Amino acid sequence: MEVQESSLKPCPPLIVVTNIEVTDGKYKELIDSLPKEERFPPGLRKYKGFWQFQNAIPGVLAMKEDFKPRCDDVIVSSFPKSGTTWLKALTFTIMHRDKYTFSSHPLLKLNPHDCVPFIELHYSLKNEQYLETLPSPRVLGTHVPYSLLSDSIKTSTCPIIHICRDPKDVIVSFWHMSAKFDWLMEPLSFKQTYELFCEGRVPTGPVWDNVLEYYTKSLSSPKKILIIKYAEMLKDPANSVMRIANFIGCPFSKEEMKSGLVEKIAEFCSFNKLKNFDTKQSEGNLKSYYYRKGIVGDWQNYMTPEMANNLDKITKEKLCDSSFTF
Ligand code: PAP
Repeated sequence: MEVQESSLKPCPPLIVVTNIEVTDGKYKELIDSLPKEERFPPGLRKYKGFWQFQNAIPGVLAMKEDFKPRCDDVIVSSFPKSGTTWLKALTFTIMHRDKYTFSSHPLLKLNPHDCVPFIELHYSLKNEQYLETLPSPRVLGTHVPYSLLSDSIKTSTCPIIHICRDPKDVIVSFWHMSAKFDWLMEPLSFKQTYELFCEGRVPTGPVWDNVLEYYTKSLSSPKKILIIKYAEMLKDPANSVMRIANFIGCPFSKEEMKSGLVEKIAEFCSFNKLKNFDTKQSEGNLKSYYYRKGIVGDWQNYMTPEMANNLDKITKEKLCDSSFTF
């Protein structure tokens, strides 16, 4: 059957996977056998070293077994709350700069998660065919750790950009978002979230293992994986725009640079611009999930110095065998 090309459309937020009942016997049996964390409702399970919402595991496994990228795909990966939305917007805008003008750009109406859909979300929804209907070149997203990606992604030439962020700011952002899951669970206190985070017991955690897998691979395959740091991107967005463009194989021409296009893209995807675009049409229009403060160091408003030192110590210990720093 020939697949008809379709255009981008609103996607539900990734968190909807927690509402999907796991009925498939194959997955149910496996999930029931995995270590469980009940302090994080509606329940996490540890699969191959990483905690996941248990209802998300079938989508992750189906993606691993089945997903085959196209050679011109670009994949954006991240630990949640590390700057995914921003990186998706930038990569999509850079990649499609000849196709869309700023005045009629999809990001004016759709949020970056609609323009760059999460692969595992569509597998969870059993709607993976949607990904096949998107025109090339696609930009696709994932929170799945490197070791759980499909072999087809790993062996393909399609580049992966991984964004990471100081775990102290990730926790704060994560806690604010999880407080909005009140339809899903009793909001956890900041202290509870902090404790679970330090134990690595959060979705797709531990954060250190998640980033280290991508970082280690980027050292041996620098053309395959680019690591971008949220703080560096915030300090010099235009430089990040150029790094992304060079990495995905569509560098800016001299004329484009002269016309200020690099700075225009950085500005178009800035926090205040993205937050204020009219994305009412989007089903995933949960702006407060994706845009809050957009700064570095907000952890100082939530953590005692002891909590911060303790987490820094854990981070240092976890990263001690590598040259990586957040
Ligand atoms: P997700 O995992 O739900 O997709 P993600 O986009 O990775 O979230 O992270 C959200 C964080 O990025 C928020 O941080 P905060 O809670 O500390 O404020 C959000 O504000 C920030 N963010 C989103 N867009 C931008 C942007 N254009 N520039 C800077 N920060 C941004």
